[in-house]
Amino acid sequence: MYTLPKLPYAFDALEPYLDAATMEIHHNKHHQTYCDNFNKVMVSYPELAKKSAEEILRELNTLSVSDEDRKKIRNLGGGFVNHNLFWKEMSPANKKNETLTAEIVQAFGSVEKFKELFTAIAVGHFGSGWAWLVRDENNMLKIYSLPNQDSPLTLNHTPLLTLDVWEHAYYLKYQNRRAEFVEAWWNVIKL
Ligand code: MN3
Repeated sequence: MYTLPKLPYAFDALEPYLDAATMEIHHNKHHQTYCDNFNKVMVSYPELAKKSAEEILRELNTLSVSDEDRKKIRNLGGGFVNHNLFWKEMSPANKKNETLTAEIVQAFGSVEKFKELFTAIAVGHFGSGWAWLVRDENNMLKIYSLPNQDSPLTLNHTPLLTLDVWEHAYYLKYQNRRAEFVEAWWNVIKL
């Protein structure tokens, strides 16, 4: 079955931008719960469960499952996969990705302009969801937000960078100030 990867750094490694208490609850409670509940759905589909969670989300619309379970897989499998990328991209061990940076400059004019556009999408997203930088089916970089735990994989896009704007991602430290959280988050992303 699917297992929650250990956070690849200490809970306080992203201080002061992302506080240790939020990181611990977010990883050990929220993310763990997505993983556990995703497994509970997939237990009914042992053949499907041989695939990676990413593959399942890519094939979401054509999976032979009930509509009710498709919705659960979208929410729970999405929650499982989205957070995996989120923890990885913020690792203090990451090096600047020169290739991606060059591509961002080509697509958006400059890294600063890209950050401005991405920030506006993240701050402006209504309700719970995620802001995304993706490579679309034509190999073009795109920025958008998706509601809830929807994954770009289901749109046949490749996720490159993402930001969780659910309140659980920032409420303890930033309360209702999402814009401050987004601003702080850029400090843990190497571009
Ligand atoms: Mn979250």
